[in-house]
Amino acid sequence: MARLSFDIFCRVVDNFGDIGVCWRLARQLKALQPNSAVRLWVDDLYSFSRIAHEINAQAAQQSVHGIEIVHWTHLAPRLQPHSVVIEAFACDPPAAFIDAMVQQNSLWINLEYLSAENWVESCHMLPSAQANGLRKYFFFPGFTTATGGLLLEPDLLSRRDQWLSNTDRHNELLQAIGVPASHIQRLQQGARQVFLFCYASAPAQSLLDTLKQQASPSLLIVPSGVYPALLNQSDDLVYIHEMPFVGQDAFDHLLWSSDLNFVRGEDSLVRALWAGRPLVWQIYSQDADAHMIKLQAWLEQSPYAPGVQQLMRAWNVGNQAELSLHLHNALQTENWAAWQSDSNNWCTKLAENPDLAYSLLEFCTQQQRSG
Ligand code: TRH
Repeated sequence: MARLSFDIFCRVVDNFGDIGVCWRLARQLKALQPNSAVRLWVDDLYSFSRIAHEINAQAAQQSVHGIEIVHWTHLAPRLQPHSVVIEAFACDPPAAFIDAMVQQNSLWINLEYLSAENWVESCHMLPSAQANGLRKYFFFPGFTTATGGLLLEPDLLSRRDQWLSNTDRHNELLQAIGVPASHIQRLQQGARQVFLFCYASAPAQSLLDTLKQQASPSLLIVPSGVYPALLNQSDDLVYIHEMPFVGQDAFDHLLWSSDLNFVRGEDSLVRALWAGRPLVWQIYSQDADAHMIKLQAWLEQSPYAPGVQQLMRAWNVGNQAELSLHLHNALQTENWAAWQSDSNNWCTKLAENPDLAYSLLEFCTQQQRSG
């Protein structure tokens, strides 16, 4: 493929998903073309630094892993656009930058949010006519080959399996996030590791109560600030551990090594899918419950048993009783084994699709060739 250079614009609307996706995309584009420039413009370096500890939250410009990072403020320097400009989630690059893109004849990509809805396939790669003559296209991530796919490093699943084959690494990770040795030992004796990354509206109390009804004990790991109301409720059956935010790589390791992952938004969903283990997804809430349509579309593409699908709906609508019922059922031996194998199979199947960074690079290369 011809070498392309990239600008990625990221506005942190809320939480960590916007920068989480953009940072992974920047790193993957750089890995695909190590000798090409990748520049990431981001308006909130503090949020960025919480999920990538190597980021200096005070620096107007910095280079990390070979990627140039620019703090996107009104004081940002005027720089020449690269051959491809990706605006993440319709975040609107500055007008002066767009004028410079016209001079450079840059290709303009609007990278959209992830959705499993059918209409995505027909909108993926559609042009968006621009009065200034720039070539602009919509690019949709997705779960089928008719979309741009999901972000996946080519060697991720083999790195995952290698990491998991060494139990010392798992123990070191738990130590690093402050899990007491006695609880690490309980995991070695068969306790279940559950990771909880959710929004405040989730029926997490019901999750905890249900875990406490199970025969085997659990270690429930909750990132700092995510669900403070649970933290003082540890007992012999469930030990609740509040962990500090870790970098994205360690975040992946936590997902790989947990028996059950509760994830939210966009990026942690995709990363939990690559763990190939049971997950419960809380979708980012939208007006007029539009998110429930998206959740349903995703469930319909999934291989999950009806009980697991009911569990996910209950988690998303905040129904404590239904959540408890379906989670309890899903944790029983046969259902649990089916959920584990469905998760692993779906991971393998999704990994066969072209990944998002590669698809994007291929699409941009074709567009550049055709002028
Ligand atoms: O933080 P989120 O809720 O982000 C959301 C969603 O992306 C949503 O779709 C979007 O519309 C909204 O933002 C504006 O969830 P998400 O997408 O899972 O992003 C979390 C990121 O934080 C992900 O990249 C993983 C990372 N992370 C770490 O790297 N370390 C950590 O310790 C934690 C807790 C998260």
